[in-house]
Amino acid sequence: MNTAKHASQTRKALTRAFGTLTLCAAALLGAGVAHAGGAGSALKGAPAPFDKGGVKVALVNYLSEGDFFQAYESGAQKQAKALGIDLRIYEGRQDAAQQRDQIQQAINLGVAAIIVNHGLPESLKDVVQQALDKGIKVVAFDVDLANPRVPQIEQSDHDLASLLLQQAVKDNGDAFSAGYVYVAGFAPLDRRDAVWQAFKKANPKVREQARWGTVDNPIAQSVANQASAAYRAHPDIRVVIAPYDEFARGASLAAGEANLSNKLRIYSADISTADIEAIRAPNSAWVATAATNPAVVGAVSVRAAALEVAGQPLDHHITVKPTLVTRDDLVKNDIHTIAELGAKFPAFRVSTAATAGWIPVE
Ligand code: SR1
Repeated sequence: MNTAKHASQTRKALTRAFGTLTLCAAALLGAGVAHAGGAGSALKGAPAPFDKGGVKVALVNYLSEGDFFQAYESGAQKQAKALGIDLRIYEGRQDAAQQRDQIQQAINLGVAAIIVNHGLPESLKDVVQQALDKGIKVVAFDVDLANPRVPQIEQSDHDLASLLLQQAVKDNGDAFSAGYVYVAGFAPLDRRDAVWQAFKKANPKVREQARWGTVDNPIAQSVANQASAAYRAHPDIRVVIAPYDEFARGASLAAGEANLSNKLRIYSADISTADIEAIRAPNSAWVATAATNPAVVGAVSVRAAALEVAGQPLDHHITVKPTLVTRDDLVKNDIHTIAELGAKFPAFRVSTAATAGWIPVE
């Protein structure tokens, strides 16, 4: 989806939001809710209500497609299982109205907590307030709900963007023509964009020659189509800043198709086993990424929700720190998978964020 489409979707969502539409439970079940995690079993030695089991938590996604969000979900499921949480996952289809309806459904289901994963703040704030008013705890990943009662989880997007830009300067110097892949309106991309804007001011010989970006599915292919046009129009582009792995995959695909892999260097965010293979591929233009393990971020989100439900201390801002991974790191250490990456970089195995003695860390 391009920026205009994103904005138009916000408008549509808001129109629906204030209407009187109530979807029936069957329709919502058809809209993609899944049970995951444990069957709600009791956790010995845990505070209430985890000592009795049966704690329902909803994970309400805005985006579900792609490696990052699949790994995020699987990390959330694993952590939920370890905590005996009955996790209900609502699939995201980049539909703000549907995400609102799903939060409403979770409220009606009587969940103890809701994890909101991405989304459009304007269409979520009031329904999240309804949940809070009913005593339901809410934590948010990568969507700023601007509510002091909603802890915010992020990957430290400032650090993430800084790491990849430092590597770009290390490899290319501080004077180069760049392509930039960006879609406004997503909290992590906006935070990374702020770093890119400051970087360009501090490095006036870095020229942003072209900008493109879309989150239309399949994202990588849609970005590749745009990137091909940008490479043709701006043959002087040498560096591509693509701070989302789906963007980088598209930029890399287009570089390969245009026989530009030896001329371009692509810097990204995020990592998955498929990304590792793409970065390692002979002559790949994709040379570095700054990333967390999304499964770890999913686990942190569930732990944060559990701490809120147990009434235990939790920071308002919870960050999972990213690590820079270069192709050299992968090749020298013979790393082919996320599991192998975890063996080399402990930050990819586990995070100390949102932990407590009674919580088994997954
Ligand atoms: C469209 S937003 C995509 C980003 O969300 C998560 O923060 C991932 O890091 C991904 O880059």
